[in-house]
Amino acid sequence: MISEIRLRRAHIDLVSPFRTSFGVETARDLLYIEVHGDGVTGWGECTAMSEPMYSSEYVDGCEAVIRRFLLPHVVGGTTAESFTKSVAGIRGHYMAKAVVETALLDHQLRCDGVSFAKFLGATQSRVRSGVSVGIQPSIDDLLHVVQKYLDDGYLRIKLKIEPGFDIEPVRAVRRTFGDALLLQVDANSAYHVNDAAHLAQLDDFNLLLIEQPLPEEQLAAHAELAKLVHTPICLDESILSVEVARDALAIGACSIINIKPGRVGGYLEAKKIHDLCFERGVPVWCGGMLETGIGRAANLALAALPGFTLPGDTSASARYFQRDVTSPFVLRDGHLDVPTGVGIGVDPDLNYLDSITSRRDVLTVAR
Ligand code: SMG
Ligand code: MG
Repeated sequence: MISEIRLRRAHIDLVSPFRTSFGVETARDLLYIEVHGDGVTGWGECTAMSEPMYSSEYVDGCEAVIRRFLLPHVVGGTTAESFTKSVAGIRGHYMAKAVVETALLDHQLRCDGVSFAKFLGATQSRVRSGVSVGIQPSIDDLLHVVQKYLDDGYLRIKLKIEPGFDIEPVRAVRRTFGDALLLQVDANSAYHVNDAAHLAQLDDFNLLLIEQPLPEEQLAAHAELAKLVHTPICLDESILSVEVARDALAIGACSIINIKPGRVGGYLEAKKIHDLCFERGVPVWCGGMLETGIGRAANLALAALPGFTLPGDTSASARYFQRDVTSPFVLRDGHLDVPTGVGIGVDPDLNYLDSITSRRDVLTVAR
């Protein structure tokens, strides 16, 4: 039984600034939910950034929604499944729902002695690791950063692009590191469908995919773009549910999907999207939101499902943080191990976590 929910806010610096087409992240403004009961703690990490630039959600907004609208749905006997059904009438707020659902799921799986990997249906014990490379001040800087990640052993490189930093950086990376490099790009909605001819220049570089070239709402424009560009279109921000995934595939808006549990309301919905895509032979891969070890552990379990045929943005702890809040995830042979312990399979270092915590509130749960 659940007896208490705790909400924790914390701050952790990134090892280097991460620049995308919408802004620069230098730290993670963190929100964790802890579900306590029967001597067991379940953990969830919110994937929202501090500002609503990646999507409409942001971490203070998530906290407000969780407090006012989501936690009233949690009582002693609530499960992840019953919570998700119970909050279905609340529109949007996927990242807010996801962190609560994940903490509930972690709590119940720990109580039942089951790992996330087993619960979700993972078929691999380790997953191939890619890395997302931010926009750099110059192409030279970019080549150095990519070289360093390749030296670390990353098996796939994703370059963040934006108008003015796209064709030439990609050309330089392809020329420098060769045709065998698994390479893809992510625009975070920075283009317009009228840029189709410009984006089609990327077809020369044998990319795995172009991720989210156009704004989130523009499924039909993505379908149009997909006819004008040969490189596969992958959607990230647009895919908010299994229904949107089905529609996007039906109209040809994408042929690959980036699955992020936070973006779709949690792991239960993420699994549904995986299952839909697996059934249809549509490749999926696991995205990232600069998670600490708590969020990363659960993502690795998801990334171990059979439909995750492309390397994800699930990188090692050292790519993000000087010190992670759990024991670090370490790259071995370009892979990360899928946790096998109960629940998410990792525990935060509470002394360290407390040292980066700015606020912790106990929220009551109705009986
Ligand atoms: O976790 O390694 C990571 C970040 C991967 O590029 C990444 N995420 O659009 O896919 C994406 C971005 C969203 C977060 S940018 C702050
Ligand atoms: Mg993306």
